[in-house]
Amino acid sequence: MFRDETSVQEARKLRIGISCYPTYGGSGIVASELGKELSDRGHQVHFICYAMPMRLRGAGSGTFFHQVEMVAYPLFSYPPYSLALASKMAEVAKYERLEVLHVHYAIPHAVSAYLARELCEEPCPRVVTTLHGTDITLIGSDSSFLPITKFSIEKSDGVTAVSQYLKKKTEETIGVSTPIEVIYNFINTTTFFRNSDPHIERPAGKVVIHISNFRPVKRIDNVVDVFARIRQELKAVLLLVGDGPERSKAEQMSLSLGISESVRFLGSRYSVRDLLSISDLMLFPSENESFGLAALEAMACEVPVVGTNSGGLPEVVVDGENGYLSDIGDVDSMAENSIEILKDEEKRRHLGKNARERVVQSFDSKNIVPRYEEMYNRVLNT
Ligand code: GMT
Repeated sequence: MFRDETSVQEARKLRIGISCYPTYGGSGIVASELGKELSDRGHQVHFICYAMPMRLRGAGSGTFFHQVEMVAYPLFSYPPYSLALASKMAEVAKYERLEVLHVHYAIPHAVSAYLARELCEEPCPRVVTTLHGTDITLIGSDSSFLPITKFSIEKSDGVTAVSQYLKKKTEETIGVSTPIEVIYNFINTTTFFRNSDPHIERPAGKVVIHISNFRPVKRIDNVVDVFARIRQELKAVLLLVGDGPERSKAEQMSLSLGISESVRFLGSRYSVRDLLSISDLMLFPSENESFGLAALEAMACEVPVVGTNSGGLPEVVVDGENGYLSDIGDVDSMAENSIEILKDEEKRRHLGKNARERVVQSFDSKNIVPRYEEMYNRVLNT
């Protein structure tokens, strides 16, 4: 009987609003992919952001985009984005009769959603907040933001975190009383796989890849250091995908270490699947990674990951099974593990196959997206 009830609930088609940062960051990618998956499952999905999220291209007809316009006024040295977003959320919620507002990243989206819900007349949309990482570990835990982060989480009707690590961290550092459900990042493994015909010329030698927003937390200097050690042992190329504040530091390091011929800066890319499909290894030495979506994408393309045993990464990469994890900053250990993998093609393939299998088993969108649907139905029924 319980099973029947669940399937009836799952069949209910909802009108959902989603707000996220529309750039290349992991939270925006998860939000966009979730929106596409939900619309493929028959829900109506309305994105409310300051720009069209990058990964929303190619979304189906059940996906809509509402741009948050900023009012230019000389008095505003800092335009009030949070208020503009709240107003837009309330407007879209009313017109489109949204049942759920699902916000990604607590600050400011959960605060704006709280305001929007207050502005709406009954029936107001329920607010679901997904915590992604730096909203808690960097911004939320800053003493000036902590009270409003706590408030926005506690006022949400449902809260999810992308790893057990992040759930625990939120409970400990923000001290929230609201139950937090862990819903991992996901990948549609039918469309995201190692492409045997990627239409990208594979450079000579082994291909090592790193994908991120080049912020200090990613420890790009460790990426370059590890690669320099790899380069001493074998012929290889490092593909650096993404852009951000640490890029010029990485350029400087590559020049001073004399490896710039082998280090290619590719900038931000709309699609990384084909680049991953020509790669042999991903380096992911983050200081604090709540989940590590880029590592999951690599694993889906049979690329083993060499990274750190920090944050939520050990919930994704299993040391010795589909990659290797070392202590933060231990470039010797990361280099040793990388060289071992790159020198042994059979081992590399074996780790890569295991990685793909783990993604299919534990992180496939067909298993994860229903968890969000269940959460929406739960908050609507309370
Ligand atoms: O990695 C980033 O700095 C971007 C950041 C974001 O908020 O967009 O990514 C966070 O969310 C992703 C999706 O849930 C996670 O996979 C990343 O691990 C997380 N980043 C950090 O915790 C540093």
